[in-house]
Amino acid sequence: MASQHADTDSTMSGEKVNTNIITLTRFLTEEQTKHKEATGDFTLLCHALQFSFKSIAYYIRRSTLINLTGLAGSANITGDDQKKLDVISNDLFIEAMRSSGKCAVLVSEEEDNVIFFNDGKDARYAVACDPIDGSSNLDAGVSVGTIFAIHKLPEGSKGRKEDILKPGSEQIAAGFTMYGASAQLVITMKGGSVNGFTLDNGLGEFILTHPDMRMPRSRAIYSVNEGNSLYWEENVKSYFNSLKEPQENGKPYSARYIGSMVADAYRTLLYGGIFAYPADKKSPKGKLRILYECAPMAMVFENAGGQAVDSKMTRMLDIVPEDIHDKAGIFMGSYDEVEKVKAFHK
Ligand code: AHM
Ligand code: MG
Repeated sequence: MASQHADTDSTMSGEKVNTNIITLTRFLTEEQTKHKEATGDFTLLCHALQFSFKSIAYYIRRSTLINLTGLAGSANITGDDQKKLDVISNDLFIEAMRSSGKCAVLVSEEEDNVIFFNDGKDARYAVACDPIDGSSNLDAGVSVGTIFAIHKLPEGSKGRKEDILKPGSEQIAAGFTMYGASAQLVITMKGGSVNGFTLDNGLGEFILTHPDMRMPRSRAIYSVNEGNSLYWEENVKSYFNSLKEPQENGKPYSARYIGSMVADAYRTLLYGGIFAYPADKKSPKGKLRILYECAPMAMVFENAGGQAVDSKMTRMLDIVPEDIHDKAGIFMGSYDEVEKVKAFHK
């Protein structure tokens, strides 16, 4: 008993309370001051984004308690059955973007067509999002996430579909929030570093916990839905088979597949390795969507020192989608791991 008290006391007296907390709001404000030409519009758009992430996190946490599990009874454009939370999260996201007054064009996985907001005269941004990625995992309480990409409208444009049908290299910012044991928000700006924030539920704020994220150069972990291997092209089969052979250290790679891209990507970002959803004979264009799944993730991975390519080994950020829901095969991960994939495609 005495020793227990001693432990508690030492923890309490030894624990330093951080009073210099960098919230996402502070981070964005400090970033804004670095850009003399900044109007504050981008910062306001990001405030609206972070509010939608907090609300989605809140509803996901409570879903089992308030009857939000299960199907909504509809399907989206890609043919996926929509879950109740897909629909609610999509509505939350759309409302956050509309009310920000800064978003002119919005593409969502859950919407067949582009949404145009004409009421904001300061609206100079186009946003693409997957409100809940990995929603097949929702009812099991497995991590899911929201993915987002932000483009700036060209001078003079009031918002057209072409303003978002751009290569990922033109995204001005991109990232995702993973709703897991805690909500983790990862954001990067064009040519900038990658920063990770953790939602403190007590404060209701995203706190900078992972500044300047750099991914390991290599790591023997692969993440792919191997159930599709029958349909893979020969070079994809040979590549994954090679990972099961003993490597230089005598051990094969480890397999880790959650089935939520955001969660698999977040782990890959932190631990290193490779995540893939290759195009195959069944889905020649791949499964994952370019605008709001592949391109934003590719920018995060590149800015953290990794790489992302499609099934033809073209840099993901160079791909221009022809339609808002266009798909691509994807291989993304640690720099050297993606080099290995490329070697099997020469
Ligand atoms: P979703 O946006 O409809 O949830 O689909 C995307 C998800 C990704 O999160 C994940 O990587 C992939 O689909 C899993 O697909 P599969 O079940 O075919 O392995
Ligand atoms: Mg989705």
